[in-house]
Order: sequence, then structure tokens, then C-alpha cells
Amino acid sequence: MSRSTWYVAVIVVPFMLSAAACSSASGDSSPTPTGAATSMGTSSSPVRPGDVPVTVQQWSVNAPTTIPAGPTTFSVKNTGTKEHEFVAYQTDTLAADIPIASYEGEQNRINEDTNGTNVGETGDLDPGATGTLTVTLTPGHYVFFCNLPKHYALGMRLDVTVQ
Ligand SMILES: [Cu+2]
Repeated sequence: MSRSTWYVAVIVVPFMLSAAACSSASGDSSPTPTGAATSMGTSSSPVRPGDVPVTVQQWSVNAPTTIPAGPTTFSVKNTGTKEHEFVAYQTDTLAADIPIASYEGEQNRINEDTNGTNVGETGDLDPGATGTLTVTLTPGHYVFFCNLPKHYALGMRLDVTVQ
């Protein structure tokens, strides 16, 4: 007999969420990468020339794959549930061809010292955190990646052309 075992009372209390995730201005969040610069004067868009939005998560780095050269500010949001980082790395080698080795004494990372040049990184980002990185990009091939152990091999890498 189990006629009284169905008292599974799920009480959903509408909590007051004092810090809803709306700290960033909304505006036009067009996902298209910045195209050729237009010389129409200052627009009302919150995305300035040189601003590049990036998200990192398990297991991908999401950014425009063609970026104009010049001063660039990456706004990198960790939309995953683990700690991640963002590294901008200039290299002639395609992302898939950089060997997984060890780095700084840890296995399952690429060696940033031997495959190209680290031009900047955000440092580790907690889940939900946003970090910014401002660099001046010169034309060439880049790989954007997260080099926490195993993350590169799991897919957190992206070939990018700066032109
Ligand atoms: Cu990662």
C-alpha cells in the first residue's frame, strides 16, 4: 500500500534575486563580427571599434575568426561551469597541429614557449566572470585557447586570422 506516499511537496518560493544578471548594457547584441570599418561617424552602438566579445566554456572558445589588426580589447566571459582562461597566441601552426605536451610542470597543456608567442591572456576566470584583455594585434594567424590542463585537447581552441 502506498496511497499516502505521494506527499512530495515541492514548494517553490520565489526568491528575491537581488543581483539578476543584467549588469552589462543590453543594446544591440548583434552576433555578427565587426566588418569593414565604416566612416559614418560615431554610432550609438555600445561596441566600439576594436572591442571583441569572447565566451569560453566547456569545451570551446567562441570569438570572431577574422579580426581587424590594431588595438583590440577582448571582453571575455566565462559562460561555463568550470574555471577557464583566455589566451591570445600568435603562431604559424594551426590549432589542431600544436602538440599536447606539458607546460609549467603540468601535463596535458600545450607548451606556450615553443609553438608561438603569447600576446596576452586574461588569467583564470571563475564561472560567470568576465575579464578584459587589451592588446595590439598585428596581422597573422592566431590561436585563441584555454590552456588549463586538458582543456586545449578537449576543444578550447580557435584558429583566428588577424588582418
Ligand atoms: Cu578551459
